[in-house]
Amino acid sequence: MARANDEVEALLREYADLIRITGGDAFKARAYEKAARAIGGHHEDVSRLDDKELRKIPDVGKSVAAKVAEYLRTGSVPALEELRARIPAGVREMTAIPTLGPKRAMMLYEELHIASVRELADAIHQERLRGLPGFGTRTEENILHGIGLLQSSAGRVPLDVATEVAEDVVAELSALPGCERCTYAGSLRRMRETVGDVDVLVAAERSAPFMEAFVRMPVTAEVVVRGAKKTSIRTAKGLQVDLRVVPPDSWGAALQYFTGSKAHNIRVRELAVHHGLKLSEYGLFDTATGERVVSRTEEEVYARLGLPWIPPTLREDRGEIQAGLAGELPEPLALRALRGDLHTHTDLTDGLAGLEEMAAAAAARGYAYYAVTDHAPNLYMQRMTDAKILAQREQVRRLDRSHQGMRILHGTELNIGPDGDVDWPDEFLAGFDLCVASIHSHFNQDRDALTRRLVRAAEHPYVNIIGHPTTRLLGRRPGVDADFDEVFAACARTGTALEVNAQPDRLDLGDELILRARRHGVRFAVDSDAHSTVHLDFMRYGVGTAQRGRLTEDDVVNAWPLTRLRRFLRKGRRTHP
Ligand code: DGT
Ligand code: CA
Ligand code: CA
Ligand code: ZN
Repeated sequence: MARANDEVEALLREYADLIRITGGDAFKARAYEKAARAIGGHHEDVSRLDDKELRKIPDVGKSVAAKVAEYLRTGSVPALEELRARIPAGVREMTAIPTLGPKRAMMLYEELHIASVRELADAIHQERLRGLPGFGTRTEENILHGIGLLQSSAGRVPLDVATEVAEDVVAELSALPGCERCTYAGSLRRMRETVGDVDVLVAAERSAPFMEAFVRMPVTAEVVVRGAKKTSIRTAKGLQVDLRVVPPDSWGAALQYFTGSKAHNIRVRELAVHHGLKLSEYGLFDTATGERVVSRTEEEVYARLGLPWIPPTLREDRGEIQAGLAGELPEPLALRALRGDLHTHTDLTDGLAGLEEMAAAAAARGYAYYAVTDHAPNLYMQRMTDAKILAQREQVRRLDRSHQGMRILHGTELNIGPDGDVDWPDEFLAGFDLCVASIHSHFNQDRDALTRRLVRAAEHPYVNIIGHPTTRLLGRRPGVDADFDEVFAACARTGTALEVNAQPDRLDLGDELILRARRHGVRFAVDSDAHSTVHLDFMRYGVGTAQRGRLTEDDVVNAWPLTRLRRFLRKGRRTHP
């Protein structure tokens, strides 16, 4: 099942947003937001906790615990429903425009009675926002851009949300009698950064029992269409799931077909035609005789066309067919190939778990090494000090090797300032095993300034990894505008790795930029950026993204043995005498 914790987190976040939108107490909104984070990152399933146990979770006070308990018991929270009712749905949609924000959305509703995204776009074109305090032509352009972002992500869900739903469905259907094979296909199997709908495939002789079970599953909120071959449902959150039941002997052809992408399939079909064959979801057929040649496994289908099995993450018609024919398909990075995580946080800054707890969870994943990289002082709200980070270093050294021999590296996540400078002087930075450096503010600088800023960070002798390089938040914030080819060249020249941040709302770098960076000969670090023990599992999404960018073990520094990694981390550093 999708974790109750995630559901409660979303609920509390919405409550915090609504408090803000309605001009409520900012302190209260902040408290609900902190509680949301704490519950989302909590390791125990909250639906199994009673009121007293709930209150033991950090940042969860009496009134939050009461609301959570109420929600878990009854499925709704009256205080939240009341706020929901006060704001038209269209206005709430407006508050989601990344470049507008809740406050101004509410102001437009109150001043101009604009009550939907559509009306807002019209109002801008009719220049009705002119004259409102704080709304210039630049703001208008920004808002229109934000509307575009909102619409392009509309209806698509993050990879982790789709994965959880798909895994629930697959687990339930797999347990039914007569189920020979069951898995998910489509964009989710290809691990695209967002997913339009989930496509589940079952191989069985009879389809009816599966369709019957599917429409009765707890995730099913609404049945869209029901048929013998295909049934579609929607979850409570509006995610569509398509189930197709196919005869066991056409499993391979069906899986290949419904995995896509469409562009990849078109190429594969062209190749089939070239061989005098015809490919469909039922199999590969001889065009002349109509006889079925192969269909049981994907491997057989590809092999008959002279291809190796192509990993789903590569099926985007980006040259994978040509590479496969030439025997030059890369061996994609595997999750189990990663030997460590190089960007993680603890409760010393904005993480939820202590160092020891994080280290234990990392060691349980089988990592050989693990870096703790809490935020540096220039991110003021994190209140980092020299004394705190040095005390942490002692703790790191004490815990080193104490969890199944795992080495713990002491690092930090520096802030790349507006001019490309970072926290702390070189002498102090020399004490860290590694430094990640990321942009956390001033996202709107012009292209030249941002390019210079990132290049300077890469040239810094103590910066080893550029964290979440574009700073995008999927569906919420566009990446910064920089000449990334110049940045990538600087990283390659200086021995600075680029991060593939595995947080599902970041996936930054994304596949397209990874492909571009790779051409410059850059190295990469695939990191969870975990702020809690459960976030360590995000690594799978980073690996999927890395595969889509064609990264192999050799490209990724945290797939290397520690000695090789340490050599890389020395970069331009001169050890101080
Ligand atoms: P999504 O759902 O928008 O994230 O993307 P996909 O790739 O999962 O697309 P979807 O769900 O429409 O279809 C799943 C796969 O099934 C798709 O990648 C290729 C295959 N497929 C579905 N319908 C067609 C079709 O009409 N023609 C072709 N060639 N392939 C199709
Ligand atoms: Ca799909
Ligand atoms: Ca579909
Ligand atoms: Zn971080």
